Amino acid sequence: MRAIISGLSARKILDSRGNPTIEVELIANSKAGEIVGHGKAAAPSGASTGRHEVVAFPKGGVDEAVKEIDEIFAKLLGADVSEQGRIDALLRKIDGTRDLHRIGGNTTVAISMAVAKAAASSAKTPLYRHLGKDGATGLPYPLGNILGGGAHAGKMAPDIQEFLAVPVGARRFVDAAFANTKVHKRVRSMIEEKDKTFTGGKGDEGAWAPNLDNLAALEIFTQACEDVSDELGFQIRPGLDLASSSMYDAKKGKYVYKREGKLRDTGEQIEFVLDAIKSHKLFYVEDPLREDDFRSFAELTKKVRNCLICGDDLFVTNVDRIRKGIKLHAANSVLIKPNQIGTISGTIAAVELAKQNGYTPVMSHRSGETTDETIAHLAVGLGCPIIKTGTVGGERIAKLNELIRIEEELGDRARMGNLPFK
Ligand code: 2PG
Ligand code: MG
Repeated sequence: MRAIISGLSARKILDSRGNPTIEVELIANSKAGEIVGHGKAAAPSGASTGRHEVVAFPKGGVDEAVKEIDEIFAKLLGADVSEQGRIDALLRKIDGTRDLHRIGGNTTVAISMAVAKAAASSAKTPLYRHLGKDGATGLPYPLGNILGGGAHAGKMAPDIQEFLAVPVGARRFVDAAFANTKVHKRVRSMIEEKDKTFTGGKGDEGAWAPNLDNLAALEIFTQACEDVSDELGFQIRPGLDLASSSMYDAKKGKYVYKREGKLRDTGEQIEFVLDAIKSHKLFYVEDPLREDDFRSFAELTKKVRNCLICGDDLFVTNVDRIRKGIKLHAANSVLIKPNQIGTISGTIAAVELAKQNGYTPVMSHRSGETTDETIAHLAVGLGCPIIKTGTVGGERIAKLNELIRIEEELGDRARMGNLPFK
């Protein structure tokens, strides 16, 4: 049955930081004029954005994006929502720029996600199944942000942006999600033991933001992962997102660890990360180096075994950059953020390219989020074995709880995603 775009509207809504973002609603009609599909989607936004991401909003911000929706609608009117690729190409054409700065990558990604949701609803199937068909049965391991600092918290918090727990031993998604919340609680009490003045402060993603340096935070965090692993009887491994581009000072040619009062050149940065991987058996390290340093990424990746080296700002969900990384052996994992590239088709292409080359795709939220749950479906539908979407907080649990529902709906067919190692 055909489902034709017959309505598109946009509004300004709040994100989790209280900043404005865009939400769109799309309606699809049958040929006879009956409503057969509906999709609503909102775009997130980053604080530690990569330099090579698409531009989120046009010059006038969200208000301008909302104003432009009628012009966009006029050009999409009559398109069939099942033709995701064609509609995404049309969105790019309407914008007309490479980095989508005219109408904004957040505008295009919200529309693109709403199109996918309307297509799923018109086919009377959940989005994950619409995308991945009957093969979409793998639940992602949740990468839970437990403790952090950097661009997501105040200045006395650690320089490292995210300390991330990965419950690799969990048999079910629901157990994995609750394991992360246990680590989160445990870390709070460990911080309180160490710092009697801790007020319970959190960063943008609900991770604790204590007055601790990197190594003290790493000690507490990895100990908490071990304690909760013992308690639950399955393994929870530690990971980090260094978000190194936020730390890099191009003039000095060094990584600036403000909280620690240390500067590290590239060689020292690689040593620092290698040491952390070895001494704490890290399972996952994201953006250990700045966003354009493919070669140093490769140097680090060559030296590690059984640790995912994931590129976020390095790849920005962009197939050209991922291809370059693959050629140079820069990493072994790709962070996937739909709004870095602006469309569902661009997101699918990035996941496929990663998978074809043995790079583990990690679906991801942004630090500024809404309660939109689309990425939960994308993770299952596109077969990403890991999702980074926080641990607590309404905008984070929106995705986690959706995955719990998906796991329940899949019943006997549900399984955990395929990790390259554990
Ligand atoms: C990251 C993200 C999400 P931001 O660096 O991976 O955790 O942060 O959305 O601020 O880029
Ligand atoms: Mg990151």
